[in-house]
Amino acid sequence: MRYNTPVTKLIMPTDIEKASASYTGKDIEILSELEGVRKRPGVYIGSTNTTGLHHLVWEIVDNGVDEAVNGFGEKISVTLLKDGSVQVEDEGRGIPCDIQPQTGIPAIQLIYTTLHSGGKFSNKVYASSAGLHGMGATVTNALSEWVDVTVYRDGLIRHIAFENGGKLKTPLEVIGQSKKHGTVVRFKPDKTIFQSVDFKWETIYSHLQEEAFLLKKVRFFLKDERVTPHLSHEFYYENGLKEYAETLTSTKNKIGDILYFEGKSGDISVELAMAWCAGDYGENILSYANSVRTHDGGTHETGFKMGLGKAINDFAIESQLIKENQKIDGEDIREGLTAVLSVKITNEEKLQFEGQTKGKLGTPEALATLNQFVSREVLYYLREHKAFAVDLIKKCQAAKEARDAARRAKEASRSTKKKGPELIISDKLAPAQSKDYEANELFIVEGDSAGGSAKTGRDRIHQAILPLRGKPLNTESVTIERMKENAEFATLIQTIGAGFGPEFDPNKSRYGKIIIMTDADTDGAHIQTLLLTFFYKYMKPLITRGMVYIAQPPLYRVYKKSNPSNEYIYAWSEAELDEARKKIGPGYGINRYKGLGEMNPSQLASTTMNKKTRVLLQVRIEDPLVVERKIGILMGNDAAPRKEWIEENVIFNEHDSFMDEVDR
Ligand code: 28G
Repeated sequence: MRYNTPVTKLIMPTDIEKASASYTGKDIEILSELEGVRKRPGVYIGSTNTTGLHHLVWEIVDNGVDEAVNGFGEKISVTLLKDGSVQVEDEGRGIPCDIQPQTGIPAIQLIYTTLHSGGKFSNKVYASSAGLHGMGATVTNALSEWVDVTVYRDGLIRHIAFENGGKLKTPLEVIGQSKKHGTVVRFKPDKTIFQSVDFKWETIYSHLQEEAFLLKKVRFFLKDERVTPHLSHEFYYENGLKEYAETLTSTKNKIGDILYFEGKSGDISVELAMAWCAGDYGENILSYANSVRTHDGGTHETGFKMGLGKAINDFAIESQLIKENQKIDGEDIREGLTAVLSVKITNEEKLQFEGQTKGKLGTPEALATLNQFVSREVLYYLREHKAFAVDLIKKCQAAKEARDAARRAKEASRSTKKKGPELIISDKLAPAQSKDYEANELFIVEGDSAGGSAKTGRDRIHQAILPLRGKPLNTESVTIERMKENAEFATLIQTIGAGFGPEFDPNKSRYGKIIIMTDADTDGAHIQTLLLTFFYKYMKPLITRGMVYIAQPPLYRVYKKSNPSNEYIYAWSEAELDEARKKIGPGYGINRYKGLGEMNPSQLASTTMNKKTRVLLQVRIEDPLVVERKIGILMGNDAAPRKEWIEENVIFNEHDSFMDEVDR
């Protein structure tokens, strides 16, 4: 189970007593464990939204991946079926089916119904929550309508089935003979648990692609049989992280080639791929420990940064490009760097995750190991690629000069005390009255007419409106100078008041929430993406801190024909529309909103802007692969796939993988 469950939840000190309990005792215990998962799904899968739903798939896929990591099976397939179920197949040894003497229950049944059938008496559970076997399958089972498992092992085919949150439906039985080996699991998520049971091609695609990058030479298949014609995709990366870094930088202007290093020291194996891109700001480091993404870095990332700094400075000094006392800062070295770092720690006792969300590697050894490994490998690389090395060092020095110049300019402007920033803010902005920046909200609104309605309908104390005319500039493919000359973005930067690029400071933002409000059509989607591209490139912390939102205007208004202005319900989806029709009863009418402009100020305010009644999507960047693919397709020069992609994937009022989590 790779989901970082709080460690305390995994500690079950009474296990030893329970293991010797009677058979019926065991039955009761199993039921209560499955019930525990159903009662508090969030503890095990984080949430019951789309993200949580997909965790059910990851849990099962991870079990197959663990078999492949151990050297059993080179292929894992995931199929989305028409009935809403998912099938996962591996070519490993097959889940053990032997009967456990203590309980009289087959191992496979325990694996699917107990939370600790893996290393039951080992201290593994205390070490970390990652890489534990046996828990994920139970979580998926507990949260499913039904689960079917078929095992190919010992020349036999065996089958076991569960229903209604993990209750045994068909006991383990031999159903045939076969020379194959492996496991096939099919399950259907429980619609009474999840807000939506609609699996997303895009989400599973990115996850399998990420797994394939991290586990080179293992094949992953994805097939969607819900659509005609069926969709399918194979992921296979001979060179792992090297191809990961290539994919992440495919739309960018790389300086030199991808640097790729691999090695092992003691318990820790390291894989690293990186490249610098011209025109990119800041650093973009993705790190993993035992295939778990470490969002908050940790010792491996720190060691990597130290090693990289040492290698570049050592090379610059030995080549007489700089003097001993002119060392380049880490920040300047990592300007425009994209890096993917994966460490695997075989000794599970040494694998420690820290922090609130367990997104930080704590293993002390990883720091020294990475520092040594990276400084040595990168130094050798630079010596062997002198032309590249010289270009790179020039780039670092340019970054340093730009930073120094920006600092000087700032100090100068501070000393020539301005009259206050309010004066230079665009007259297009309808500002908020409050000075409580945290509570203030900036609405960026598509079109002057909707902008006008929003100005009239807003909460003047805390809500500011900035109307946008037409499509914003595509900042992905222009220089920072062009961006600054663009009136729309210049206004936006002034309005937010926290700088941009490397100088951007989210603490200075005059708004706690930045809300993009567009029509629910393809143009609106394009505007959202162009704005998000700008924020991602020049104000990334706004996005990583979850300060950027997409407003969700309703799609329908259902009203009573006999009393249309007093009896009505807004609907944001087909399902809500159905419900509203029922509630209003006979004699209903439906307004379908195509744009913000079709609502009057008070309707716009109550449906889309009012804190108590609106629906907002928080923009989150959890998956850099999705971001890169979207930006690549939306921003690329090739118009055909772009149009196709928007039509297929930009579905409004659905959580899309760029956005998540409803906040009312
Ligand atoms: C198709 C989708 C999901 C799996 C296996 C294979 C073994 C296994 C799974 O063992 C119990 C606990 C720790 C060893 C292990 C088979 C050893 C020998 C396995 C899957 C026993 C679990 N033979 N394949 N679990 N372990 N595939 N695919 O779930 O000590 S789960």
